Amino acid sequence: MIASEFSIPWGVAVFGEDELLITDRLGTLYHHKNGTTQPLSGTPQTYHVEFAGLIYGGLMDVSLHPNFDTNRLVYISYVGIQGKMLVARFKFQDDTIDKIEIVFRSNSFSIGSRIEWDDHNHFYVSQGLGGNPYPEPGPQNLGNDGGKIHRLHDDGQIPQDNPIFDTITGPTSIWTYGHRDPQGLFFDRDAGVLYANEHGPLGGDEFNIIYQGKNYGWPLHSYGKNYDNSEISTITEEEARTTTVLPEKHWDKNINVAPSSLLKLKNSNFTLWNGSFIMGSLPQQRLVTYNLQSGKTEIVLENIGRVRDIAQLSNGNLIVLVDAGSPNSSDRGRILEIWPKEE
Ligand SMILES: [Ca+2]
Repeated sequence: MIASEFSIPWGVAVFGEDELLITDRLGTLYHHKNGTTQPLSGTPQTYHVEFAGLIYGGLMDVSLHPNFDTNRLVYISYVGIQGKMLVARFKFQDDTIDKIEIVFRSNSFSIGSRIEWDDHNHFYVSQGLGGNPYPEPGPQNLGNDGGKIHRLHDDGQIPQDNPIFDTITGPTSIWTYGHRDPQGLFFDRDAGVLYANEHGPLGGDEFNIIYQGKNYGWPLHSYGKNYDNSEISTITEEEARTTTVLPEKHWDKNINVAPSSLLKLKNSNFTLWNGSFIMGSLPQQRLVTYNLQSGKTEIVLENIGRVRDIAQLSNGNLIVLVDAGSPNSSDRGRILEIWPKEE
């Protein structure tokens, strides 16, 4: 264990030898360096709601600009005091936050979010809208920023080559729509492909390849069911195949992943996992790998806790963020470093 002063650690960014920036959903950004963890002051105020003992909204992801080493720019996604999701960036130097700018203003709340970068200094940000107890149509509504993956220039401008949808006159921030709650985004620089996973309701967790401008189906079609066991889909799989993008892989109730975070391992110390995607699983408290070539899903570590985010350190070990479930829990959220067993 590296640190345990958290409630719901949500996102982690790694830089240098072993420095970390860690978000806690309740609104604090931490800097971990040389074995100590300090809260940073000057971050924007956040807003969260509590429902059935769990927290939604608040401070979510943290991500470094691809040129962070020279420009020191850090990006965070969060729900602001107006109750809507924002992405802010700031300069981070000598434990000080400076020049905060809002680079994305969404028009709705978010229950989960990740930030990821392509190789042209665009960032993607996902915004989850969920749907409980019944699907809500927001993800299909291009006027609602929730249930979408957005794509923006690093300064927040909308790229001119973003999709232009029928109902909208010019390019918007929306890259793809029809998502439920995408909490893992990974851009594979070798392949130039963006991947995302998302939470289904009861079953129906998905792994998707993200294609510009496409509809990912929620809540028109899902392999999962509503929490009261009623059907979600109003269309058949064959109909969904012609009008939406079906997931590359979906998991049913037998291996409910409830995925948070997504990372494709390369040159990690876990040689058997390299080339596979690794994900955390929330209620099942596992680490799960998925190999796109073989199609195989494997539970590689059990009983680790409610995994929120995973990152790779420069030494090849992995960092795993584990949350305490509820802020009222006597447990603490923790950061773990894991490495392979000696053979
Ligand atoms: Ca889908």
